Amino acid sequence: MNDLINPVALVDRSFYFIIGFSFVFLFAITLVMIYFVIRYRRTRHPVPADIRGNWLLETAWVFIPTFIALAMFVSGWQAYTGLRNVPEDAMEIDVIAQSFSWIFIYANGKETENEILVPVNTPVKLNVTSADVIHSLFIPAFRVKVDAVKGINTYAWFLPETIGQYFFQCTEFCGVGHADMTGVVEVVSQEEFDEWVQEDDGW
Ligand SMILES: [Cu+2]
Repeated sequence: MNDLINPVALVDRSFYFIIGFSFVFLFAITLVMIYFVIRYRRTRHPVPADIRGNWLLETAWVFIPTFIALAMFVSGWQAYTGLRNVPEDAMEIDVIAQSFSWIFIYANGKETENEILVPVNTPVKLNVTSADVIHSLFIPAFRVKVDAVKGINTYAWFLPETIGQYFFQCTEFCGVGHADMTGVVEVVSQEEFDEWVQEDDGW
């Protein structure tokens, strides 16, 4: 185990924070609006109140929303920096998107297609590019989504903490075979990985 912060938790926290606030305000504003429409309708309340110069009200409606928006930004920024700062000991895998499959190349030259094996609890850095049109690598379980563009080398990283299979999919419509650009990240034990990565099984 290591004491890395998995960006998955940061992304989720940011997501729930923003969607939570959105729901609270959706209901709060709708309820207040309905109440005001009834309570202050013209027949019952013909002369509107003049609230100009109410500094307390004006200060509140400037600072409270500003504070909420900044809190959303900070939460999102922490998630974003978590996704962009790759741990130094990450295992690197080159990823080449092509119409219509994903090629993965390990440090020792081993190549796979539409499938990667990674050892559990080891951070993995994916160096992503494309051989032709724009594709996009989406691994929902690891909150990874990165465009693959010819001529541009970009990256993503993830920390697989649980042994299992995690599916991925191309999420940039790239042609007739787009829907077939799926695959699996297989998270296995370190021993199983070490054995597998040495094998020359003619991929
Ligand atoms: Cu694609």
